[in-house]
Amino acid sequence: MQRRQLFQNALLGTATAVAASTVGRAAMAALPEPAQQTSAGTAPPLHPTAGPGYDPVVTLNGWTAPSRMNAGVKEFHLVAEPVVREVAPGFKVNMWGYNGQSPGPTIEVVEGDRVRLFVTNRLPEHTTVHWHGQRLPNGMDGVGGITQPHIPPGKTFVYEFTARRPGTFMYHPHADEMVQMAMGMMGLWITHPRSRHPLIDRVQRDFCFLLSSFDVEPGSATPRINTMTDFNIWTFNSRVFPAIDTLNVRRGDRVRLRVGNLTMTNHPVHLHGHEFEVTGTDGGPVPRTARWPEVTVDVAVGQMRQMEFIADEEGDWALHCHKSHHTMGAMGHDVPTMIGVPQSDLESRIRRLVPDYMAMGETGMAEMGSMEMPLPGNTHPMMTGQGPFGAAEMGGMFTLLKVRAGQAPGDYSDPGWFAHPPGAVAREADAGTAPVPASAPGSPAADASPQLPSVRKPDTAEGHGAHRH
Ligand SMILES: [Cu+2]
Repeated sequence: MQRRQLFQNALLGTATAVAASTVGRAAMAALPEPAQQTSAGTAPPLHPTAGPGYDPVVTLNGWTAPSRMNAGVKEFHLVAEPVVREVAPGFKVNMWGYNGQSPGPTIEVVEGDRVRLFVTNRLPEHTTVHWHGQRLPNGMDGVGGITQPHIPPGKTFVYEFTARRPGTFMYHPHADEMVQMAMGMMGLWITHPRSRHPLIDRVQRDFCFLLSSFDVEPGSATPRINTMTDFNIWTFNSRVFPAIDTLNVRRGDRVRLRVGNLTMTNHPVHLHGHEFEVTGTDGGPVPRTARWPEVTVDVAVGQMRQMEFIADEEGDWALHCHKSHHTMGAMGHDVPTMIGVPQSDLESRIRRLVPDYMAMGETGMAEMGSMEMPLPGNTHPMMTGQGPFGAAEMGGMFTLLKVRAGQAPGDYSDPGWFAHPPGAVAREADAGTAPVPASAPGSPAADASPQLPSVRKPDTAEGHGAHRH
């Protein structure tokens, strides 16, 4: 810790001197102060104070970088550096990120803006920043060794280009990529349309987050950087359920979700209770005639998907990756299947050797959601989170869309758990009224069940249109 502090202080002390040699004299006249974020909470949207207006995004468990105008150019200052990210309360991971967090701050600009981005490298190795999806001069594309020299530790480079098309983009290094992305270096970039765009609707709520994954051995705090596919921490913006903030909206709001994938596998992102359309990708807005309703969209590696819907159903609706091992924490991996294997005798025998041993999984793994299992320090449980009806049995890429009619104007704070109308929650069936389970027609059981409802076969004589009345 002390060594790292010394190293960082040394870099801080020399940053100005070395930066002057790599950044143009005019641009260096006053480098914008790099903003720092210490919180892993969701910062309120950053409304524009000058230039054309826009509806800012909400970065889930993240924030938007402040900018400043300098002679008509919008300036940002990113600092690539080691950070400690609180992935969940009690679970902190040593990552690399930007300006104090992983992911880095969201960059929000307006179509046509001239943008200047200073990038200071406080990592122990070189880096670059690639502006994924942007139209820009080739030399600003950030591919280390190909379009630019790498940014050495301690140096500040400057990128400058015009944000030519509106849309949802991201940024990440194109230098020692496997390591730097495995350590959490990434961020979002939103370019808002300058004026009304025929394919971009105004929305009341505009959420964005990146899908990222890490391989953190239970009990440790630094991701393994040589992992290729077998990651065990699956996150929205470097957070896991139940530490991912909920998406709070008012009933009737038009809602946009912008999701980018910088993991090493695809994620089918699924929303409960509503149908959405994919209205855009990192390639731009989707023509209206090419949109169709979905409740799940697969976000492949290196893709962005922009989903939109009217939040017209009240409730607490799950929003999650549909790969079930991506809604679990680290302990879910490499557990043997024990369903149907009686373990009571085994448990007592193993406990003579391993006192803490717990037999698990004889009837499934749901017990993991509520049991008090001893975990190594700094480890997120495999399945956790409490809902109003019990254990949620989740742990990774999972959060809730909270739709409320009564949300006060301007208030998008967490409304708490949904108060269901009386009689509108699934419950144990009343044995007196429950029908006997149906058996296949013609079986002896079916013949012996007088209370079975009769099945009306479709009337094949009637035309298709007759059924519509
Ligand atoms: Cu997934």
